[in-house]
Amino acid sequence: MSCADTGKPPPVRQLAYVALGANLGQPIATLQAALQALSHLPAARLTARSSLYRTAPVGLTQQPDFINAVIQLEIDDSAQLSPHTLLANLFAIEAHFGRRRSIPNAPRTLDLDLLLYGNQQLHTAQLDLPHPRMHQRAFVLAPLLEIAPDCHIPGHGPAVALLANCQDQAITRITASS
Ligand code: PH2
Ligand code: MG
Ligand code: MG
Repeated sequence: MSCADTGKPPPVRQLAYVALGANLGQPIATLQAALQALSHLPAARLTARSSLYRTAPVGLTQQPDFINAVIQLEIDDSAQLSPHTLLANLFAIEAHFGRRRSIPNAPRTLDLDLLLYGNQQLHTAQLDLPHPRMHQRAFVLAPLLEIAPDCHIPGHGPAVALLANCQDQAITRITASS
Protein backbone atom coordinates (compact mmCIF):
# COMPACT_ATOMS: atom_id res chain seq x y z
CA MET A 1 0.00 0.00 0.00
CA SER A 2 1.42 3.42 -0.88
CA CYS A 3 1.58 6.37 1.49
CA ALA A 4 -1.17 8.06 -0.56
CA ASP A 5 -3.48 5.11 0.07
CA THR A 6 -3.15 5.46 3.84
CA GLY A 7 -3.75 9.20 3.83
CA LYS A 8 -0.62 9.58 5.97
CA PRO A 9 2.20 11.91 4.94
CA PRO A 10 5.26 10.11 3.52
CA PRO A 11 7.94 9.34 6.13
CA VAL A 12 10.60 12.01 6.60
CA ARG A 13 14.03 10.58 5.91
CA GLN A 14 17.40 11.78 7.07
CA LEU A 15 20.66 10.89 5.37
CA ALA A 16 23.62 10.13 7.59
CA TYR A 17 27.20 9.50 6.48
CA VAL A 18 29.76 7.31 8.23
CA ALA A 19 33.51 7.10 7.52
CA LEU A 20 35.29 3.75 7.79
CA GLY A 21 39.04 3.50 8.37
CA ALA A 22 41.52 0.75 9.28
CA ASN A 23 45.27 0.28 9.25
CA LEU A 24 45.96 -2.75 11.47
CA GLY A 25 45.44 -6.45 10.78
CA GLN A 26 43.83 -7.02 7.37
CA PRO A 27 42.25 -3.64 6.66
CA ILE A 28 40.61 -4.49 3.34
CA ALA A 29 38.98 -7.66 4.68
CA THR A 30 37.95 -5.78 7.82
CA LEU A 31 36.29 -2.97 5.88
CA GLN A 32 34.44 -5.47 3.70
CA ALA A 33 33.19 -7.34 6.78
CA ALA A 34 32.31 -4.05 8.49
CA LEU A 35 30.22 -3.05 5.46
CA GLN A 36 28.24 -6.25 5.94
CA ALA A 37 27.69 -5.42 9.62
CA LEU A 38 26.65 -1.86 8.73
CA SER A 39 24.08 -3.20 6.29
CA HIS A 40 22.32 -4.79 9.30
CA LEU A 41 22.16 -1.75 11.58
CA PRO A 42 18.80 -1.43 13.33
CA ALA A 43 16.58 1.39 12.02
CA ALA A 44 18.95 2.48 9.24
CA ARG A 45 19.33 1.37 5.61
CA LEU A 46 22.73 1.31 3.94
CA THR A 47 21.87 3.10 0.69
CA ALA A 48 25.31 3.82 -0.83
CA ARG A 49 28.95 2.89 -0.29
CA SER A 50 32.03 4.41 -1.83
CA SER A 51 35.01 2.61 -3.27
CA LEU A 52 37.80 1.66 -0.91
CA TYR A 53 40.78 4.05 -0.86
CA ARG A 54 44.37 3.52 0.23
CA THR A 55 45.40 6.72 2.03
CA ALA A 56 48.55 8.12 3.64
CA PRO A 57 48.14 8.59 7.41
CA VAL A 58 47.13 12.10 8.44
CA GLY A 59 48.24 13.39 11.84
CA LEU A 60 50.51 10.72 13.28
CA THR A 61 52.44 9.93 10.08
CA GLN A 62 54.68 7.09 11.38
CA GLN A 63 52.06 4.39 10.98
CA PRO A 64 50.82 2.14 8.14
CA ASP A 65 48.67 3.48 5.31
CA PHE A 66 44.93 3.33 5.92
CA ILE A 67 42.09 1.84 3.95
CA ASN A 68 39.15 4.28 4.00
CA ALA A 69 35.59 4.44 2.69
CA VAL A 70 32.33 6.30 3.35
CA ILE A 71 28.76 5.01 3.45
CA GLN A 72 25.35 6.65 3.31
CA LEU A 73 22.58 5.58 5.68
CA GLU A 74 18.91 6.44 5.25
CA ILE A 75 16.98 6.80 8.47
CA ASP A 76 13.23 7.22 8.78
CA ASP A 77 12.28 9.79 11.40
CA SER A 78 9.73 7.26 12.65
CA ALA A 79 12.66 4.97 13.57
CA GLN A 80 13.67 7.52 16.23
CA LEU A 81 17.34 6.62 15.83
CA SER A 82 19.11 9.54 17.47
CA PRO A 83 22.67 10.44 16.43
CA HIS A 84 23.85 9.27 19.85
CA THR A 85 22.15 5.89 19.49
CA LEU A 86 23.59 5.50 15.99
CA LEU A 87 27.03 6.36 17.42
CA ALA A 88 26.61 3.70 20.13
CA ASN A 89 25.76 1.15 17.41
CA LEU A 90 28.92 2.16 15.50
CA PHE A 91 31.06 1.77 18.65
CA ALA A 92 29.61 -1.74 19.15
CA ILE A 93 30.71 -2.70 15.62
CA GLU A 94 34.19 -1.22 16.25
CA ALA A 95 34.46 -3.31 19.42
CA HIS A 96 33.32 -6.43 17.56
CA PHE A 97 36.22 -5.93 15.16
CA GLY A 98 38.73 -5.71 18.02
CA ARG A 99 39.07 -1.93 18.36
CA ARG A 100 41.13 -0.91 21.39
CA ARG A 101 41.23 2.77 22.35
CA SER A 102 44.68 4.07 23.34
CA ILE A 103 46.16 7.44 22.30
CA PRO A 104 44.33 9.69 19.82
CA ASN A 105 45.14 8.90 16.15
CA ALA A 106 46.77 5.56 17.06
CA PRO A 107 46.65 2.74 14.49
CA ARG A 108 43.35 0.89 14.63
CA THR A 109 41.64 -2.30 13.41
CA LEU A 110 38.46 -0.33 12.65
CA ASP A 111 37.36 3.27 13.08
CA LEU A 112 33.75 4.26 12.34
CA ASP A 113 33.17 8.01 12.49
CA LEU A 114 29.73 9.58 12.25
CA LEU A 115 30.34 12.44 9.81
CA LEU A 116 26.92 13.93 9.18
CA TYR A 117 23.37 13.33 10.33
CA GLY A 118 21.09 15.34 8.07
CA ASN A 119 22.03 19.00 8.53
CA GLN A 120 22.33 18.71 12.28
CA GLN A 121 24.98 20.77 14.03
CA LEU A 122 25.54 19.33 17.47
CA HIS A 123 28.25 19.69 20.08
CA THR A 124 28.14 17.34 23.06
CA ALA A 125 30.81 15.60 25.12
CA GLN A 126 30.27 12.37 23.14
CA LEU A 127 29.63 13.68 19.64
CA ASP A 128 30.27 16.67 17.39
CA LEU A 129 28.31 17.05 14.16
CA PRO A 130 29.48 17.62 11.52
CA HIS A 131 32.60 15.60 12.40
CA PRO A 132 35.01 18.38 13.46
CA ARG A 133 37.89 17.46 11.10
CA MET A 134 36.08 15.97 8.12
CA HIS A 135 36.34 19.16 6.07
CA GLN A 136 40.16 18.98 6.17
CA ARG A 137 40.58 15.32 5.20
CA ALA A 138 40.87 14.02 1.65
CA PHE A 139 40.37 10.46 2.94
CA VAL A 140 36.86 11.50 4.01
CA LEU A 141 35.94 14.05 1.33
CA ALA A 142 36.89 12.01 -1.77
CA PRO A 143 34.81 8.92 -0.87
CA LEU A 144 31.99 11.15 0.43
CA LEU A 145 31.83 13.04 -2.88
CA GLU A 146 31.73 9.75 -4.79
CA ILE A 147 28.35 8.92 -3.18
CA ALA A 148 27.10 12.48 -2.45
CA PRO A 149 28.49 14.78 -5.16
CA ASP A 150 26.41 17.80 -4.03
CA CYS A 151 27.22 17.40 -0.35
CA HIS A 152 27.39 20.60 1.72
CA ILE A 153 29.02 20.39 5.12
CA PRO A 154 27.11 22.60 7.55
CA GLY A 155 29.37 25.45 8.67
CA HIS A 156 32.00 24.75 5.99
CA GLY A 157 30.32 24.70 2.56
CA PRO A 158 30.48 22.46 -0.50
CA ALA A 159 32.59 19.34 0.00
CA VAL A 160 33.94 19.64 -3.54
CA ALA A 161 35.58 23.01 -2.76
CA LEU A 162 36.97 21.66 0.53
CA LEU A 163 38.59 18.68 -1.24
CA ALA A 164 40.39 21.09 -3.55
CA ASN A 165 42.24 22.39 -0.45
CA CYS A 166 43.54 18.88 0.40
CA GLN A 167 45.62 18.19 -2.68
CA ASP A 168 48.74 17.50 -0.62
CA GLN A 169 47.11 14.38 0.93
CA ALA A 170 47.87 11.15 -0.96
CA ILE A 171 44.88 8.91 -1.66
CA THR A 172 44.33 6.17 -4.27
CA ARG A 173 41.04 4.52 -5.16
CA ILE A 174 41.51 0.75 -5.00
CA THR A 175 38.08 -0.80 -5.64
CA ALA A 176 34.89 0.10 -7.42
CA SER A 177 31.83 1.29 -5.47
CA SER A 178 28.58 -0.68 -5.58
N1 PH2 B 1 42.15 8.48 10.90
C1 PH2 B 1 42.64 9.21 11.87
C2 PH2 B 1 43.89 9.93 11.78
N2 PH2 B 1 44.54 9.83 10.51
N3 PH2 B 1 44.65 9.08 8.31
C3 PH2 B 1 44.10 8.39 7.30
N4 PH2 B 1 44.72 8.37 6.12
N5 PH2 B 1 42.93 7.71 7.43
C4 PH2 B 1 42.25 7.68 8.61
O1 PH2 B 1 41.19 7.04 8.72
C5 PH2 B 1 42.79 8.41 9.70
C6 PH2 B 1 44.01 9.11 9.51
C7 PH2 B 1 41.90 9.36 13.13
O2 PH2 B 1 40.73 8.71 13.15
MG1 MG C 1 38.60 8.84 12.94
MG1 MG D 1 36.65 7.44 15.58
